[in-house]
Amino acid sequence: MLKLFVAKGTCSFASHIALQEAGIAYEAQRIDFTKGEQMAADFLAINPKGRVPALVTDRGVLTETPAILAYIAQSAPEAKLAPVDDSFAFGQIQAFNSYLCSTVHVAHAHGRRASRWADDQTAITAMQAKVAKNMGDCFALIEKDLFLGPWVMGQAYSICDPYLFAIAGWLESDGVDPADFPGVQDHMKRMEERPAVKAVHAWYEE
Ligand SMILES: N[C@@H](CCC(=O)N[C@@H](CS)C(=O)NCC(=O)O)C(=O)O
Repeated sequence: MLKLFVAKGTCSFASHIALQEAGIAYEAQRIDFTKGEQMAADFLAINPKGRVPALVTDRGVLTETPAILAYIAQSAPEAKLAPVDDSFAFGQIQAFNSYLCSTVHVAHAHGRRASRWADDQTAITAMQAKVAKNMGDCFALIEKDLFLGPWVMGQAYSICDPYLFAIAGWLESDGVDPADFPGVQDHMKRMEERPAVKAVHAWYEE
């Protein structure tokens, strides 16, 4: 059975929701960042990057959210979480998810994890001060150019949707008002109504 390592409030939320949507048998295991469990030896043996998500499969461990999401979609084609037989359409899915992973997530990380890029407190403070502007710019681009609506890729729900949902959930704490992006805000409300999202929320409450 697949095993997904997750932490509350993180990008692992996307993979967790996708597994739930896919109807694949899996178990989730929580990593507690407040206890530094992501750097504990037993977790580093699974993911030497010390990050979540990490998906343990019968062929090895997958990391990186876009890769995990694509694996989930391809493993459960009947759930129709991505157009796996259409190279261009699948490329569009990968392009959107790669943007979230390599640009938007990194813009967010400059707030809480600025010490990855600098030791000097002045530099750290300067990076943190840019988070709201950079996240706002990213979401302005998503709203105007990337988000087709009602779902990210248009009429079909896909693995882009839980990923956008997970990252949009950081906007307020990054100093950005989600109301500035009505399409994204409406998307967040509709995501909250999905049984898979409710199930993952409920799992965290257990
Ligand atoms: N590029 C990776 C990023 C994974 C990542 O940075 N995860 C964060 C949570 S959102 C994490 O595990 N942080 C732990 C730490 O920095 O110590 C992905 O998209 O999966």
